[in-house]
Amino acid sequence: MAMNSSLELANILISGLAYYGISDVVVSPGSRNAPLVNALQSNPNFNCHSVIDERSAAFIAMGIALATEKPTAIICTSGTALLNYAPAVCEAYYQGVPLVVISADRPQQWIDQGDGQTIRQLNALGSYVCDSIQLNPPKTDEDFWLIKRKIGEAFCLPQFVSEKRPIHINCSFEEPFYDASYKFEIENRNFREPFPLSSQVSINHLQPLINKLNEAKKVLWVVGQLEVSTGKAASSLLSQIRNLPQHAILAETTSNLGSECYHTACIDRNIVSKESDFEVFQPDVLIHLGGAIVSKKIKKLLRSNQAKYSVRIHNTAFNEDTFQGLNLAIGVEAVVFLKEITSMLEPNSLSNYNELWKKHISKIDKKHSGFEYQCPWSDFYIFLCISKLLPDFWNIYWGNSSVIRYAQLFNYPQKGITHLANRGTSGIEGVSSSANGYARKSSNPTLLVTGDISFFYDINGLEAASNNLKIILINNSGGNIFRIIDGPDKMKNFDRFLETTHNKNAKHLAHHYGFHYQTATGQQDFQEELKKFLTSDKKTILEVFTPRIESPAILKDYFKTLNQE
Ligand SMILES: Cc1ncc(C[n+]2csc(CCOP(=O)(O)OP(=O)(O)O)c2C)c(N)n1
Repeated sequence: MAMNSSLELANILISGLAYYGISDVVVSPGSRNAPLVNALQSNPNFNCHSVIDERSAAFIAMGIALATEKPTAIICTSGTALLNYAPAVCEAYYQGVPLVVISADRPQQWIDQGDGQTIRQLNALGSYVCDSIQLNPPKTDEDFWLIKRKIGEAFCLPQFVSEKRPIHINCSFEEPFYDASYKFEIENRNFREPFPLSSQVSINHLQPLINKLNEAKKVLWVVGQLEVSTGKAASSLLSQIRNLPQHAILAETTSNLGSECYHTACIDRNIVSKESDFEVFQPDVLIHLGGAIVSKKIKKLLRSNQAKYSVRIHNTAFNEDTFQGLNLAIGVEAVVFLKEITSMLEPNSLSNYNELWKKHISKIDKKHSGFEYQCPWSDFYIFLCISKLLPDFWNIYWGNSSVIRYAQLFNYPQKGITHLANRGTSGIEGVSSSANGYARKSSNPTLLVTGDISFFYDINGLEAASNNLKIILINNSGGNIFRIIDGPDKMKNFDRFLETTHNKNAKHLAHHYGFHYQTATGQQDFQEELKKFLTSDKKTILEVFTPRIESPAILKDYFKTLNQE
């Protein structure tokens, strides 16, 4: 029988996935991708997840990749299916999560000829993938070499290996796809080995920076989003730096650093409201370590009160100038950088910068505790209880909008808490799906804390969730962020077009997706329901109804309290 070259192509590509260590693959249904799905199933080492909605599938894959810290593949059929991957691919691009996007396609000669599910797929994800490669069914030995070579080139791209950006592989398949006599053999075909570009940084190049850090009186570290394992590994190194008199370390909640290694992980509550008061804190050297910064306050303050020398350390060749004044960008893993410099840093005994921050933070901590004590029923109260009652070793997937901002106002002193959030692009459309993916691969419970608009946007993300996914849905009847930030409430019909108020609840959806459902409408029942929720072994949604007008006012009061002398 003649060789079926489409099945051969599927066989080589799936062999490539196995070779490059991909074990989780999220598959969405279709016919054109059947050769790939058949090839996958011939090897029991793959964990295949079946998810209908491609937008959700890609976010689930992102959650899986974050939990496993390994590349995760997504496979879809031809046509618009691929375009539905775009939001998650974009988030993964900016957050640095290695998704391997595989789209099945029609033979190239049929593109733009009016056939169904036939669109221009190559490069369809634009600049949000580090490369988009085309594979065609092999007819000759050279075609086999080309396919293997292209797969190798894609998986060895430094942007994929070191920066962890998504790649796209578009595979054209010709019919027939279903040939029971074809035997897939997923085998090692000697693909080329990846080599991370930025695994080393030369101490000679770092020496001038080290000298600056040793001479400076005020070195401020701002640590952004980090992968969980990176955050853990960076902690012990930063804890040594934290004791040096000229250094102060402010960490984002999403940095995943351990609590002994920073001055505060509640940046927003420690930013002084009067800019003139910041003068004493204005750094000589600013080091931005890691990824995205949530705190708008620190960004605003450091942009208008720039450090004399500003450095960014991140595992990417393209380092953003977050604080507008970047002098030096070092494209290297945070931990590699810290390992190189920590032992070379010396105390500057002329500096009291470290002490200055400590005193300021301890003053704010007291005011914060005072407010906690008398906090009424509100969104703030929900976060307060979560921060106090969360058990050790839970994962928290924070929603965007006001959720992540409230989250940043609290400490999580429990052991082994991991913090996740879609802060690559801060979209609200895939947070439930991402948490669903994360929960699938974690042996610990994963708590999703989400606003109602984000929740109702991504209901397909509730599909086939595992029992360790717990959701606290803060239903404040709309996008409450638009009542918190300055400006929107001055707009005509802002409740209709921005806040998008509603009277929905999640009761029926919860049952539809097999979740246990609880509600709370006040302090006492929330405390009781939360305790049950945290000890339940079922996947559960706890929907809390909070006041949409009072909550923002209470948050305003909180900041007023912090700023009172
Ligand atoms: C895909 C996408 N569309 C729109 C937005 C703009 N946006 C930011 S926050 C928000 C409202 C979110 O409301 P909700 O999830 O209820 O959270 P809350 O504001 O109450 O904290 C919207 C629409 C976005 N971030 N992402």
